[in-house]
Order: sequence, then structure tokens, then C-alpha cells
Amino acid sequence: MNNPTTGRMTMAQAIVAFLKNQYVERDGVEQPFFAGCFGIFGHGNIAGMGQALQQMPEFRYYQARNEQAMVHIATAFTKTRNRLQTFACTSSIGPGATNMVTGAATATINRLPVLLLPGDIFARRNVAPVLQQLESEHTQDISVNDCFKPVSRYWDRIARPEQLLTSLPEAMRVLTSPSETGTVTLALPQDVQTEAYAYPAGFFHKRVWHISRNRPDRLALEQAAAWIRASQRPLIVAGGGVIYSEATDTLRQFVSQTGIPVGETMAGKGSLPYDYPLNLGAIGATGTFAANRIARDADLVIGIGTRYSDFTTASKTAFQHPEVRFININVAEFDASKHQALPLVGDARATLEELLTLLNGHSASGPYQVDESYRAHSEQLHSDWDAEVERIYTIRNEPLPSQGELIGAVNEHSASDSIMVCAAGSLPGDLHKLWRARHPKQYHMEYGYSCMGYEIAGGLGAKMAAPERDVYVMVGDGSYLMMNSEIVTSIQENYKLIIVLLDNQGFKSIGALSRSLGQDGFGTRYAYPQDGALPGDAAGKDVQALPVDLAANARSLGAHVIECKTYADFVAALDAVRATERTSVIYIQNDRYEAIPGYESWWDVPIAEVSSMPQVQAARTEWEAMRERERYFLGQ
Ligand SMILES: Cc1ncc(C[n+]2csc(CCOP(=O)(O)OP(=O)(O)O)c2C)c(N)n1
Ligand SMILES: [Mg+2]
Repeated sequence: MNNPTTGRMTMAQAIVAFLKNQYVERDGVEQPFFAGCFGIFGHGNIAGMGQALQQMPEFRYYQARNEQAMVHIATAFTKTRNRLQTFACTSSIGPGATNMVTGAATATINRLPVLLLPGDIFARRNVAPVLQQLESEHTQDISVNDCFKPVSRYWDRIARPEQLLTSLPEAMRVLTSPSETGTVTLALPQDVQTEAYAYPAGFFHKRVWHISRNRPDRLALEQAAAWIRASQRPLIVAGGGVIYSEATDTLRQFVSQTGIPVGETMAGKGSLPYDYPLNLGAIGATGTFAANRIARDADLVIGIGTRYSDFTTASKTAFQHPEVRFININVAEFDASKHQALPLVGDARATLEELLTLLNGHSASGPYQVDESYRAHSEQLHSDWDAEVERIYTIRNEPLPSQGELIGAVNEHSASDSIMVCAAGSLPGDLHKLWRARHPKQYHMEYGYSCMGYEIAGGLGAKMAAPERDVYVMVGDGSYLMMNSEIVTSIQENYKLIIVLLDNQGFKSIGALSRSLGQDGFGTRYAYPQDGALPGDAAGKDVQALPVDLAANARSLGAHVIECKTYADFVAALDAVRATERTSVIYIQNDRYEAIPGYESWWDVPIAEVSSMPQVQAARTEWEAMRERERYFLGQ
């Protein structure tokens, strides 16, 4: 080994020294890949990672209140930055580490890069079991950090300081790979973090990772162009990949030239502005009638950057044309191949450009365009849908406002460059249909994992990534109670969030689902037990509410709080918070039962096959009929 060395550094110091020198470059624009490191210290990382971060303050350390939250902050940050920059997250061993597992799954499922550095038990082993150590009778080579394996795209345990030399470059390869990216977990034994090694100096030189725009196979592209030319009723399904690839302008050009209408997934909403005439809005289980009708009869589906979740495909019932076939543009071969599609494995922007060139040239019939009548039909559906949104925005429900009108108010009383963040509850379905996205980063919905608790932490990540924009966090009372801790972090770091807290005393979403399954909202209301059991919806308003004051709770965490009762109060609050200086919470109760309907779609939630409850049996019969519509797509 004759590499010149740096002098001795601890393993933790080497990690920080390495991370601060990692850069990415796409389209000639270069930036550091890490914006710093979030962490919560305990005995498993204070002397290792904690000491290293203290010694190198140029790699900024941020405190969080909860380890799950800090991973969500990193996830939302990188989603807002189109995966070109992220955070590292360090935790202690044991519960601090396992608190990050949910965050790890959220990032991986959403194809978003985060680097997790959980502390781990002593590699030296002589003092085991250490505090918080999981023991096994069968092996000493196991710890709670093995729980990260299925939720990480790369996982390693660093048992000797020099293992970093081969592990960190692999971590960077995965984090910066558009197709492989997700959570990377490097488990760091508490003792090894503090051990010194003479690392080669070259390890810490600036390294720029080029993020490529891969192009698909030429023959596959030509075949795709032929399929599109042969199609009478094509439809584009725009997923998150359109936005991460910054392909939105190219998509617009593609759509305007070809006339192919677009439905948007949860991650893809905002690919086109809401008022673009061929944007049919949300597709699938939470979709618009516009997108769902076109999907039902489409003979060709061009999926771009989508992983086809069950919400997008309406549990495989969305596409009913007997000969429907799929072309999937995706950086990941895995996603490109779904539904036995013709796979165009490549970057969304580069692929759309090449496809458009092929569709424009080399044909006697001239540039490809859909039939004029099909285009007109799509545009008509677009405006019919917009009228439906307007109808819902202008409902004025009494005595408690409806969620639809509150969504409308936030949309209309926020700046057009703002960001709206949400993740779980009844809000995602309503927002997917109703939110009028005015730019590609405006609709920040975490719906790969739909993780309650993401909202406020995620809002902070989005705000850190785009401090010049207003960030609106829309959160239900259930999610708020699950994790509101990062309000404190937002105040500490002076990142102002506007949190819209919608209190309907429990789970509106799962309550409605429960009723649709014949289960009367069982376990979904926040109320005192009656006769020894928690009340369902049959108890109506005749329940004793809990003495919980969420507005006071938010105030106690340092937020500026405005409590509203009516729609008018709510609008006044929205106008007022634009000028507040710190994180502000707008609190309002809204109606548990006033709901936005589904629009010609379905979601498969299996119902008990046998039951002593007649309503459950009735719901099961309906479910069996819908289940018949689910399809396998076997390719053509
Ligand atoms: C961590 C987590 N636990 C459970 C669920 C299942 N779940 C989905 S929505 C929901 C209720 C959300 O309640 P709230 O935030 O008040 O929103 P609402 O449904 O009332 O709009 C639950 C329990 C989830 N998505 N995430
Ligand atoms: Mg609720």
C-alpha cells in the first residue's frame, strides 16, 4: 500500500471528511451532494460522529427531536431538490436507530436518496451486552440495525475503519444513481467510530458524481414510435420521474405536438400546470372523472417515471381496453418492465426528446397527432373537471366547513410559487383531485408510504430546500398527534412553516373506509368509551369528546397559532400568516362526514369472506363484483 496518507483520523472523522467532498453534476450544474447532517446523540454516536461533526463545523450539524422525523426532513429536502442533494442522519444505537427504520422505508419506496448512519453495538464485543443491545443465542453478528436491510438499497456494517474505503464509494454510487437510489444505511459500531486509521489522502479529494441522462435502446424507441402511430386512444401517465428528471417542459412540448392527454400520479402531479388543456389531472383511485374515463378506454398507456402503485392503476381496474398495451419510460428497468410493457429504459427528458423527433419525422403521414375529435374530447373533459373543482371550492358547509372548501381556500390564498406538503389521511385523496398545481414542485405529496407523521417534518425539509417559497403543511389531527415535534426544530432553525391543522376528531379517511366495508367507523373516532367500548359512527354526535386542545399544544411548542371556526375566519388567517415571522399553525375543526366522492374508480381493500355482521356481508358481495374487473396485463 503506497498511497500517501492524511495522518490518522477516526472512522467518524473520515466519514465527515469524505461526505463534505462529494458533489453531483447534472446538465453541467455542480453542487455539493450533502447539505449537512441531522442527528440525535446518545452513547452510540456522541463520541464518534458527534465528535467528528463538532470538529468539522463546515459540515453543518442540525438537531432534530425525533429520529424518524429527521429522515423525513432529509427525504422531503431531496424530493424538493429533485434528488440532487440530501442530508446524512446520525443516530445512537438501539431505539434511536430503529426509530429511523420507518423513515428509511419512506425514502426507499419513494425512490429518494438519504444516508443513514445509525450507531451499532461494539465490534469488540467484550463488554456485551451493552445498553440497548439486542442479543441472540444463535449469532453475535446481529443487531437491531439488521432491520434496515429490507428498507435500504445499500446496507453495510463498518467493522473496521478501513472498510470505509470500499463502502462509502458504493454508498455514493447508489445514492446518486437515478435507478438505484433510496436509503443507504451504514451501521457504525460505537467503538469503531472512534478508532483511528491512516486513510489515503486521495479518499478525501473532491469527487463529482455525474448524473447521467441515459437513453433507451434505439430499436425499442423505433418500436415505441410505431406503437404510438398505431394508437387511436393513447394516454400518458405522468409519474414522479417526470419531475425528478426536470422533464416537465419537454412533456408539455410532447403533449402539445401529439395531442396525447395526460393523467398524473400522486408523485407526478404538477408535471403539467393544472390549467393546461390536455392535463386531465389525477389518475386512478383518487383520480378525476376526466383521467379515469380516458384511462378506461385507452388502447396505449405511456407511463413516464411511474411505479404504477395500486392507487394509480385503481388496483388494476383503471385500464379496460381489451387490447391495451404499455410503453414505460423509466430510468429503472424494474419499473419500465411493469405490465409487460415495451420498456424504454432511460431518463424521461432524454427519452421524450428522442421519441418526439421520431414521431415528427420519417413518415409519409407527417408528424404524429391524435385524432382531432379525441383531442377535443380530452379538452372538454379537462374543462368539465375544472368546473367540478370550482363547485367543490365554493361549497360553504355549516356548521363545520368541508375539507374541499378549505383546500380551495389554501390554494387560492397562497402564492403561486408556494409548496404544499401532505402525506396521509383523507387529505391526499382530496388534494390529488382538487389541488390546482401551478408549478412542478408545488404538490409535495408523500404517497409511496403515506406515512402519518411525515407532514410537519417533511414541510421543514421542503422549506430548507426552498427557503424562498412559502411552505404549507396540510395535516390532520391524527397525523399531528403522531408527530408534531419538528415544529420546535423549525423555530430553532428559523424556517417558517405554515401548518394547516384540520381537526375532525379522529380518522376521517379510515372512518369512511370502515363504513364502506360495513364496519361503522370502528376505532376511528377520538371520543371517550361508551358502555366499555369506543363509539362508532352509529353513535352520531352523541359522544363525549376528549378534552384535547391541539391549538394550545402547537402554541406550547413555540408556534404562532390562529384558531378559526368559520370559512371566513380561515381565509382571514391564511391572509394573516403570510406576514408572520415564525412557524404558524392555522387550527380549524372540519366535518367528518362531508366528503369528496370517488370518480369512476376503485381501490381494492379485501373484506371478510365470512362474518356475523350483515353489513360486512353486503359489502363483501359488492367487493366481489368489483374484484372481477381487476386485470393482468400480459403484453402484446
Ligand atoms: C404511520 C401510519 N399509521 C397508520 C396509517 C393508516 N392511516 C392512514 S390515514 C389514517 C388516519 C389519519 O388521521 P388524520 O391525520 O386525522 O386524517 P383524516 O383521516 O382525519 O383526514 C391512518 C390511521 C398510516 N398511513 N400511517
Ligand atoms: Mg382527522
